[in-house]
Amino acid sequence: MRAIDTHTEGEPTRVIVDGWPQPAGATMAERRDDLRARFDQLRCAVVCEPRGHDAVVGALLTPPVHPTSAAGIVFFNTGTYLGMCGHGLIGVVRALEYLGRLGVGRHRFDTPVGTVGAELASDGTVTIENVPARLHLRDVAVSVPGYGPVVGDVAYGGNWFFITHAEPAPLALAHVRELTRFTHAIRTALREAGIAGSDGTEIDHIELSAPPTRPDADARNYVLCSGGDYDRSPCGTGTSAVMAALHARGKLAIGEHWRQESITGSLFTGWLTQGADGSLVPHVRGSAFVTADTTLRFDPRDPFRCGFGSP
Ligand code: PYC
Repeated sequence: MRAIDTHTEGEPTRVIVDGWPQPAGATMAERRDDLRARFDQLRCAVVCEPRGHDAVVGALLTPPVHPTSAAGIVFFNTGTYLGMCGHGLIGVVRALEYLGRLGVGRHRFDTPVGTVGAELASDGTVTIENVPARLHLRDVAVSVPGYGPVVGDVAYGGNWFFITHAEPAPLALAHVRELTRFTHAIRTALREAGIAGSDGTEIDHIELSAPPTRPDADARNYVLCSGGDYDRSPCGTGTSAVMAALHARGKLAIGEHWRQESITGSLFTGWLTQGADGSLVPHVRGSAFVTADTTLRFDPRDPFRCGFGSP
């Protein structure tokens, strides 16, 4: 398989551009389901150890569903498939630019949760236009064994998030193990309490929010992703969910900039616009860089060719 590796504000994306059998389906959701049913071993082979690790997000490119889109994308990680991925989309745009398949300007991409936009600027930054975001539940309390009650919002930004200001340790890389333990415990507690997204979907991303350390940021975050590791970037879908929650609380106006710092110190700048139907459309800007143009090789004699924990 040919893979273009990128990182977006520190978070890796592995874009598969050739060699993966195309999934069947008329919609991207059907294609994702077909990947899950028939090619899940390939997901694990591409992003699980020993080729990948829990922070890697894979992106399989497909032909577009809509004639005006540049491509379809299914994002996945070591645990599952993602509805959307903000840092991943920025990485895909830069990978396609590197391949000479798109240039500066606006482009559309089909994902399992809807068609999204991405604008590549001449300075290499990419601004994504995400699917609509919304606050679903406000100030939900969940009892987390070992930590006590934790209060937060449930919001959607292309994936489902629980967003809390609880901070068992400072949001710093030095405390990442403890933050990871805490957020895993919150995720389990939410599942056991039956607290889910509006469609009953599991809340698989947990976002801790704290004051920023950068003078040019509004907040700093730690985000536990569905792959089980934390986002090195400020998380595009997480930033979208946070902006929707802030807007619902009257703390972020339409068009106002929200500068989201990550636990690694990188930054996304986001803002909301209003769709014709009143929906909140998040825009998130960041930078990505190509780190490798590589061939993934699968030796039939390699017992780990499909990764650890492969189905
Ligand atoms: O940027 O949306 C994002 C994201 C989701 C999981 C990892 N990154």
